[in-house]
Amino acid sequence: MKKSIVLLVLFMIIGLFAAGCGGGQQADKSGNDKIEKQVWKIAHEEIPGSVQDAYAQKFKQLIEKRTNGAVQVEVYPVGEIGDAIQHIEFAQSGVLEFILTNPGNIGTTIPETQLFYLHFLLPDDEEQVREILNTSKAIEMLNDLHLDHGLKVLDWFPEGYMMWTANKPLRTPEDFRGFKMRTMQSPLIVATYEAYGANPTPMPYLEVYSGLQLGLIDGQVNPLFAIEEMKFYEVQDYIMLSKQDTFVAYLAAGLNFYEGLSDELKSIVKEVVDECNEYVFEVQKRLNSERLEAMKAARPSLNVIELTEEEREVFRQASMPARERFVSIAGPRGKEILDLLVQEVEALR
Ligand code: 6CS
Repeated sequence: MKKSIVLLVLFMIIGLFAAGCGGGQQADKSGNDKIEKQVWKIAHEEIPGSVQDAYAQKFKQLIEKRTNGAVQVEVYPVGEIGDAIQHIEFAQSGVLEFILTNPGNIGTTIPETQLFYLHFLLPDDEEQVREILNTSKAIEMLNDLHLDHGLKVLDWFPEGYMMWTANKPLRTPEDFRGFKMRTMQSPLIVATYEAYGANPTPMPYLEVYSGLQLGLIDGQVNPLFAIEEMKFYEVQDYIMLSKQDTFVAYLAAGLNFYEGLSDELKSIVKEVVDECNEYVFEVQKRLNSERLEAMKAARPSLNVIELTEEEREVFRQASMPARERFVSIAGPRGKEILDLLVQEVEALR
């Protein structure tokens, strides 16, 4: 039996046992509500020390503190309980209570979520990106769609601008002709790079380093903190500060688990999530800036190219066919969500 299936069965048994123990409260001798002892598992799709790991560790620390240790939180980085696609299934089935994931992972189930991968859609200013993620009605529509798939979305946050790496400068769409660009597994991300004439190559995150080393792919795209911690800069000569999109992630709970929580636990989760949202915004800002400097220091021959506004404008125009592709993938409801998000972004400018 595959290791992931054994793990799934094991965690389902633990999950059922935990569900049987209840997610709520009982009264103590003085009649006050007492939170029952329980364990919550949160998995994320990055490695220890990453932005998602910082979120998960903060979540653990605050939940354990606010519940006086009644709730213990276990954090599982990518690979420890399956991969990011399996995390979604595990949250839906109650094996995991919480997941930190990105919209691409659910893109084939809820195609509308892929709109975050459209280039030049979210604002260039990261404070404005954060404001949109925290207030958007379009995003509330996405959250509602998740309910139909057994997930309660609790928080959205940015992890930094997506930057290209390559062994040559990428300054114009022509530079992408035939370029084997590693992407995450989302049909829309593929379409965004096809719009530049690239040859997008979906590949799991943990295989990107060796893919670059072996020449299976020519380049990849990720925030600076990830380019540093995954060591992509060791096997790429150029980093383009291109900022065509932002890596957006979200926290979701399994819907059945979440609905079974007492009101008190739900409100503790809400308070903790609000704190994590503020915390992680600062963490990603710091990590992205510190780690760019760390990469330059570790590899002085690394070329860092900041695209000019004129160069970005050429990419912006070349990226527009991907919006039509989004509408064909996500249908009329996707179009409605996209139009609303565009209006919300415009209103901030
Ligand atoms: O490129 C990826 O696949 C991944 N990038 C980040 C920054 N987080 C997780 C994701 O799987």
